[in-house]
Amino acid sequence: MGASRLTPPTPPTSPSFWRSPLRGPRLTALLGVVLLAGITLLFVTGLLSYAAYNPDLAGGVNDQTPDKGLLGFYLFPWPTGPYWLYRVTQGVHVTLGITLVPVLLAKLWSVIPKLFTLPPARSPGHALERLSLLLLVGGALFEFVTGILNIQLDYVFPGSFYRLHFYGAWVFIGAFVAHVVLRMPRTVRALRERTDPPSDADETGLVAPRPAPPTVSRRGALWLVGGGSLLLFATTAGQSIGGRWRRTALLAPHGGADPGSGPNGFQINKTAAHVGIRPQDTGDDWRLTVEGGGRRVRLSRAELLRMPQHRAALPIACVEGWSTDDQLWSGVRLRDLAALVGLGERPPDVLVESLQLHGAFRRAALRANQVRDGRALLALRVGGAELSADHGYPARIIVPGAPGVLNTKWVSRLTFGESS
Ligand SMILES: Nc1nc2c(c(=O)[nH]1)N[C@H]1C(S)=C(S)[C@@H](COP(=O)(O)O)O[C@H]1N2
Ligand SMILES: [Mo]
Repeated sequence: MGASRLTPPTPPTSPSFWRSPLRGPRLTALLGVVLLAGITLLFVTGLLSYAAYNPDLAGGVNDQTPDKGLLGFYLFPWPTGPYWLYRVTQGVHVTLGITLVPVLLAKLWSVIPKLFTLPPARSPGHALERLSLLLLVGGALFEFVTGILNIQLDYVFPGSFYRLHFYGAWVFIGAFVAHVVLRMPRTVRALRERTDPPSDADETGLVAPRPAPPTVSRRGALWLVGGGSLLLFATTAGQSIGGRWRRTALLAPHGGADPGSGPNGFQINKTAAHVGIRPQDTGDDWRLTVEGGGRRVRLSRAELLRMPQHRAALPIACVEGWSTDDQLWSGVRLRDLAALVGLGERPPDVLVESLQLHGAFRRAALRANQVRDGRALLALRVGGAELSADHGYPARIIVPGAPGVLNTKWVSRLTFGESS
């Protein structure tokens, strides 16, 4: 009592404020190596997801990120096979991102004394380094928070989620690469040595000079972080793995929910009512307009059903990480529809428009390679039954290997050769 009144409280800017005996270069290095591997995979699968959305089609139909310029250097025509391609790449992206949350938090905790180091900058070089760390930590938090918000709440963003998450990723990865290069020697050294150095010989400044007695061993702390990650993994992965694992996806907003029974009993993203599709819009008066090559054809649903019907077993795989199991779709091939307007030889890409009046997903552009794939359908039926209103009646797009966002529902118009 008496002593504590005499000594002023230690501020967090003083190294002796931080007393956990767990902190030290070894813990930070271990967590860092896990993040290095994990974030690299997140970045790659994220870039793939962006390419899968085909943002390079002119007119900014699929994605309107302005002036991607150089950052779009790697974009390529997303293939249509294997047909479960996007289900895997995006399942990995979302599941891994969620699984890494405890590791990221532990890593930040392990270096938190550095946030308070005084003076803020000892030299211009030191100032630059701290600025890059601000981008690193801020960028990591931004990417994880925007990603998780998009999965959990969808569409809470000003403008486009894609834009924020895409630019954020590039800012973050710049700081990340610099950080990895600068810290690699220190990390390797810390992992080679069996124990942390004493605090006065510790160049990292992470070892507590006045450590408190341990309440948990370092191994125990790592088990805690790993256990947290495992728990998140186990309650998330089922939403992309599907089958009977789907029921384990307790954390996934769309995973546990019962999508209903019957032949159309699979995940619904947005219902017809939610986007303002009225029953009278999809009744007998509905017509599909097919345009291209200077021609225009209008077709009723009955006329579409009289065309050759093709079948394809394909999943819907959403950018949010969930996917359905393979559903048996049937309908008219997109390339057969292109042939109706005289573009059957080498079908070009197509702009797909929905009856839906508002919202970014009311239209989407598909590339020629997608149109040409025999499994790319204007689907009229699924699972042996009519499409339900919520799954896109009277007609919707289904394309192998592609993100769900390209599977436009309640289609009203196809314009071939307009979007590139
Ligand atoms: N017209 C329209 N089509 C749409 C959407 C939409 O909002 N409007 N959402 C897309 C997205 S993001 C996905 S994942 C799938 C979901 O299809 P489902 O609801 O049949 O599962 O539909 C796609 N087609
Ligand atoms: Mo989606």
